[in-house]
Amino acid sequence: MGRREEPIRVTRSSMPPFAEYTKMIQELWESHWLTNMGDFHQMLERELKEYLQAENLSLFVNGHLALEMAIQAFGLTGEVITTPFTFASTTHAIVRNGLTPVFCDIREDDYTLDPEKLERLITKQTSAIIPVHVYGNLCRVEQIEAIANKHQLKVIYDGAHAFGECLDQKGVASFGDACMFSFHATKVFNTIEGGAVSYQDPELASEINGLKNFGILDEETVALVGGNGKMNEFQAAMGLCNLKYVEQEIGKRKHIYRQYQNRLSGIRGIRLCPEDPRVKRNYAYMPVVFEGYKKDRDQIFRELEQHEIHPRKYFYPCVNAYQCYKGRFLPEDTPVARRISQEVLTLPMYADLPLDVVDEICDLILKN
Ligand code: T4K
Repeated sequence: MGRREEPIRVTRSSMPPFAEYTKMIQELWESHWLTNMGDFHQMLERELKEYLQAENLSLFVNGHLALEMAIQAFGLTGEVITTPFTFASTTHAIVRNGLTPVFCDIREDDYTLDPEKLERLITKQTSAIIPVHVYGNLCRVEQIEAIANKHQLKVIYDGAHAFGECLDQKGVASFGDACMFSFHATKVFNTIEGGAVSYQDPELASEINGLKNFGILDEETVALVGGNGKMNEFQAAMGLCNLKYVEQEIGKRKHIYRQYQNRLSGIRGIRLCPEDPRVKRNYAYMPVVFEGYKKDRDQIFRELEQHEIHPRKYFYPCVNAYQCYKGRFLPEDTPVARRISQEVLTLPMYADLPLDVVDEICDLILKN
């Protein structure tokens, strides 16, 4: 096989038409207003609040700081129950707030936090649950929230992968006390780097908006020990441009997902995520689990790499096996998460991924 011009990576940022972005940048040149909640920031906040069906929404410079500052705004204490099957950010945001993460195992089918295993982890110290809509698979929100209400715990979703998704036509922002979104370059919707937190209680607005701007309330009042989490105008402009095309992009992703599904579903040892008819999906990732397949995950990973195709082992290792948490947690305590992390591969997925490349990837996976 001849060498391809560009390697195929796990994803590729969606770009708006160049002229549409530069037109907005021209305005920034003329206004000299580059950051600190400028016009584009305000416009994007309004548009996203509507698109995500959020009661309240605050933009951030990235998803991680949105989560870290949302946790701070809720004034959580003690222990927070979360999933080890996620990106580093989720747990780090808990630990960097001086809280103790307690890991709950995940469900076998969609890899989200398993509500059946949740209640036994609740102690007097527990103040919140931070589940993750991993790969855009929505958590069992009803079950999680029933348990949270019973024990008076806050629920903050890590919705980094769940942009634009709905359950029974209700936007993901409607669930729990708050939800974080990531608008990183690798996401379905990007603002280059960026993120947001949506939240139900309007009283939290001054806390959340204050924390992202050093706790400054007005020119003479600094009311909180905040940090700097502000999204700048170049990011907001990118978001305004990309938002116009996001439905189109999701439509293209769906097409690619279907092609993978046609080729890989029903094959012994290959498992795709189940589809929930109640969910409007965004097709953010293409996770495939190889369990008892004729080739193991790492062999498939190597074979694809030899053809300059670069899937990723999202999310291996599990967070409770990270070097930085050595000695603090036991990965054996979450056996499903540990096993899935060893068997999963996220295949390339982005709107402009050619269908013949999808076929090539599937051919390589299926060949002996
Ligand atoms: N919670 C969860 C569950 C998350 O998954 C994430 C982020 C967060 C919280 C935190 O949100 P942010 O603070 O990031 O907003 C990537 C992303 O950097 C990260 O946002 C994402 N999750 C994570 C799952 O993936 P890496 O280290 O794997 O990215 P990298 O640089 O290897 O890029 C992956 C591929 O994406 C590249 O091979 C090509 C493509 N790419 C990458 C960049 C940077 C582009 O096409 N354009 C680009 O600009 O973490």
